[in-house]
Order: sequence, then structure tokens, then C-alpha cells
Amino acid sequence: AIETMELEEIIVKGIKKEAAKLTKKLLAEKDALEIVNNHLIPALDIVGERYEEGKIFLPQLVQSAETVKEAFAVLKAEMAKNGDEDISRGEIVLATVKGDVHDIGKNIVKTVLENYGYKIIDLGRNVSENEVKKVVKDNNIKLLGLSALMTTTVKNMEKTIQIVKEENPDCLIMVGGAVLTPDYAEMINADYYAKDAKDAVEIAKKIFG
Ligand code: B1M
Repeated sequence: AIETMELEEIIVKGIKKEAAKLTKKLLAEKDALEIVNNHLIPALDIVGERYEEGKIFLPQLVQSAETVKEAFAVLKAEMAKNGDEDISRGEIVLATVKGDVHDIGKNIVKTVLENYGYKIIDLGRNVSENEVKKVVKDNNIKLLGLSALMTTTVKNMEKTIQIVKEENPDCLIMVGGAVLTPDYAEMINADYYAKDAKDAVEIAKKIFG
């Protein structure tokens, strides 16, 4: 019966309409970021593995991603209640790189950074190198965050870093996404590697205080 299902199971099965209710229930005992890290991400990892093994297909992958979005909408509203959104500690540009439409992670990072009082210019997903470069330049941005989730799109991340740095040598760049490692981040000339949203906040604090 659906009533006894855990949030993870709801996500893996893609039962979208149950996600908000179960998330609200969990919020009675846990904080929002804990639910992201201990429920949403592990569930998506299971979905990713099953997809890779050919046990589920693209429509189910999409359904699970939409279920997570429903759950995250509840968590985002909760975080906004306790946040520091009225002050601005610094302006950060975020984008998922060209060729990549995965934006759940970027959106989590965005929400948490906003929660800590940073102003975010969110360029969305599948963003070209030139668009990133232009926005960084036009707004004199000190910190840019790039996300990439696929082995194929980390190449575009590397290219974006190169193009941004050519014209904006003072802009610092942090990168994140499941396929990245600290070594790889260094290799593609990123200034910082963030393994999760908390890391991203620590980096922003270092730069803006
Ligand atoms: Co896709 N997908 N997907 N997918 N998908 C992966 C990434 C994959 C690993 C699944 C698999 O096969 N195991 C695989 C990539 C293989 C590879 O390259 N090694 C894959 C594939 C192949 C594809 C398609 C090609 C499938 C197809 O069409 N045949 C296609 C790609 C389309 C494209 O981009 N051009 C595709 C599509 C999709 C959906 C649209 C269905 C959906 C995305 C929906 C959306 O994002 N709006 C989807 C999903 C959901 C996944 C998995 C299951 C989950 C990704 C996710 O959201 N994780 C994923 C498998 C997996 O990761 N386990 C998979 C949760 C998220 C919170 O984690 O993004 O890592 P993550 O973010 C973390 C940290 O990494 C970090 O903080 C976040 C919070 O802790 N972080 C940052 C991330 N960005 C950061 C930026 C920062 C700082 C920290 O600073 C800027």
C-alpha cells in the first residue's frame, strides 16, 4: 500500500503525486538538507543504476526525476522560511554546461546558496560557453559555478572554463556534478571542486565571507 512506502520507494517507482505528502511528513523529523542527502540523492542513485543496467528505461528515469522535483519543491519552500534571502553576500552565476540537461543538483546548490544569502544568476541548463562568458563579464562576476553530470559533457565544462578565463581572468570557478573528482576539476583548470551543496557554501564563504 502506498501509505507505508518510503520516500525513496516513491521516487524509484516514480509515483509523483505522493512525493509532496511524504516529504512534508519527513520534515517533521528531519531538516531539508538531510532529506536531500539521505533520501532524494540515494533514490536517484538507485534509479541511475537500474537505468544503466537496462532494468528501467528513459520514461521511468524521467518519471523519477519529476517525482524528485515535487519533493524538492516542498524542501525549497521550507528552506526559504529559514533563509537569509534579504541580505546579499555576493553574486554567483550558476549553469549546467552545454549538452547537459541534468539540473536537479544545480538547483539544490542554488537553493542552498540563496539560503545563505548569496544572490544567484541562474542561467539554467544546456548553456553555451559564450553565454556564460558574456554574463560573467557583463556582471563582473567573482564566482561562477558550473555543473556537469555526464562523461561527455565534462569536456564542455573544460571548454567553458577556458573561454570564461580568457576574458575574465579574475573570475573564480567552482565545479560540481556526479562524474567529477577533485583531480579532474584541477585538470580542467577549475579553481574549486564542490562535492555537494554544503561544499559550495564553504567555497562562497571563502570568497565573499
Ligand atoms: Co540522466 N544520466 N540522462 N537523466 N541521470 C545520469 C547522469 C547517468 C549517470 C545515469 C546512468 O546511466 N547511470 C548517465 C550518464 C552516464 C555518463 O555519462 N557517465 C545519464 C544519461 C546517460 C542520460 C541520458 C543520455 C539518457 C538518454 O537520453 N538516453 C539523458 C541525457 C540528456 C542530456 O543531458 N543531454 C539523461 C536524462 C535524464 C533525465 C532528464 C531523465 C533526468 C534529469 C532531470 C533533470 O535533471 N532535470 C536524469 C537523471 C535524473 C539522472 C540520474 C538518475 C540522477 C541525476 C541527479 O539528479 N542526481 C543520474 C544518475 C546518478 O547521478 N546517480 C543520471 C541527484 C543530484 C542531486 O546529484 O547532480 O550529482 P548531482 O548534484 C550533487 C553534487 O554532484 C553537487 O551537489 C549536488 C547536491 O549534492 N553538484 C554541484 C552538482 N552540480 C554542482 C555544481 C556546483 C557545486 C556542486 O557548483 C556550481
